[in-house]
Amino acid sequence: MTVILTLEIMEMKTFDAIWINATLVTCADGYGLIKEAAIAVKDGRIAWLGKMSELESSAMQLAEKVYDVESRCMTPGLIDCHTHLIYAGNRALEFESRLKGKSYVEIAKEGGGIQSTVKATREASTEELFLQSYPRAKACLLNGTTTLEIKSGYGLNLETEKKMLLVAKRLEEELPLTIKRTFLGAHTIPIEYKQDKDAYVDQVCNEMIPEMAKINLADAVDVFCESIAFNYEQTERIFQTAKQFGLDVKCHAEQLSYLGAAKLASTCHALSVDHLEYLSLDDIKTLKENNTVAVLLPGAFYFLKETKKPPIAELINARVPIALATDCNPGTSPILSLPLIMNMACILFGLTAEQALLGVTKHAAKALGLEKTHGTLEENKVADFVIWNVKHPVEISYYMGYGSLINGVIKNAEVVIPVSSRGEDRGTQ
Ligand code: DI6
Ligand code: FE
Repeated sequence: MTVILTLEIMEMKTFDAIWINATLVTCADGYGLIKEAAIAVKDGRIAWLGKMSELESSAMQLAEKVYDVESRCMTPGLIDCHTHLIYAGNRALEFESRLKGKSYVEIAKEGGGIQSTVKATREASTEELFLQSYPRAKACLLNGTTTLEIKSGYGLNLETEKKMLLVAKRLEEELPLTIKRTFLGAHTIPIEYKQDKDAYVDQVCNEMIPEMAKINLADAVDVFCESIAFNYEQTERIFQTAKQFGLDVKCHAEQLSYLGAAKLASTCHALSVDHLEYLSLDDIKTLKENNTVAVLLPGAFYFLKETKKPPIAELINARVPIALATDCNPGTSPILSLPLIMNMACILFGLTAEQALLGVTKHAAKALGLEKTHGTLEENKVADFVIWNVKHPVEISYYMGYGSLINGVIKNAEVVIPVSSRGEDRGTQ
């Protein structure tokens, strides 16, 4: 992307900036390709887009800044709708144990797995947690993500759950990212409640959710409904409490076994149901009826060497919107790149490259309740977009390990990559 003009003329221009000679991939209806196109922004929003030939006068007359995209593809900013990006430490040694034959569930039952990340996260100060999480959030941005969801869930007590979501808030203040915060106090049972799981659910419902709602720290509540975590009844109770406090719900459902969680969550009007490897075909109807987004997480499927795939063809046939996300977490998906996840979704789950792109744009926006403002290139939407060093959008899913395919990232109408001069760089661990 080259800036070809910055005029300092006193008269008011129609647009703040315009990108010309673009191949727009609007994602509004399929790829929604518009070739030889331009896109213009005003006050942080998309003010106009269309064929260059339809511009009323020259780009230079219309906008303060003109960028020549030189036929590259421009997509909406990518949206990662399911991450556990804030945590302390890592689980590389657990990865080695798994390579030597131990299963994820065995490790969890022995008190490793999530519990070891809980211990490290409780012990970390807010500053340490921020400094460890910042490079991950920045890596998301460098991979084209402009909006992401971050869950708590490695605290499992009020103090640490709050600490995690406060770090999420600070990441949003310090990086050009929109961040949705999800309270996942029901990620697993903390060891101090092992003998009385319902007492922990009482804690989640009577203290944690009310506090999160009161201080406005969470947008939604998530539950890991699974044999190693929370059962159906506990999940239902947590969802009802979340609703009472005006919070959206979402669910880790049918990841390792079938418990009926997706149907339950969908009936509670969840924004999304996530994972779904063991989803029952009978429950797909409910997702469709309630307009629930199915979020697939091929990174966790790959990393756990899972063999049971979600019922993708059936979800597509039923026209359930499918989103994709990294599930970035230290145990089952140490992944930050949505383009890599798109490739995995194509190869492992049989999505087309077009379905994969919609999964990280239009449908991911819906999974976060942001479909009115984000996820497609349309007039009045927030001006978040990515300029790719590719001529056709299929290339975003096609290449692996070519280095970044990104030429530029625009967040709220500002060019944030390439970065001109941003002062202090906290990008190393
Ligand atoms: N499902 C997952 O894949 C992650 N959480 C969840 O509920 C794993 C979290 C971890 O192992 O740390
Ligand atoms: Fe997850």
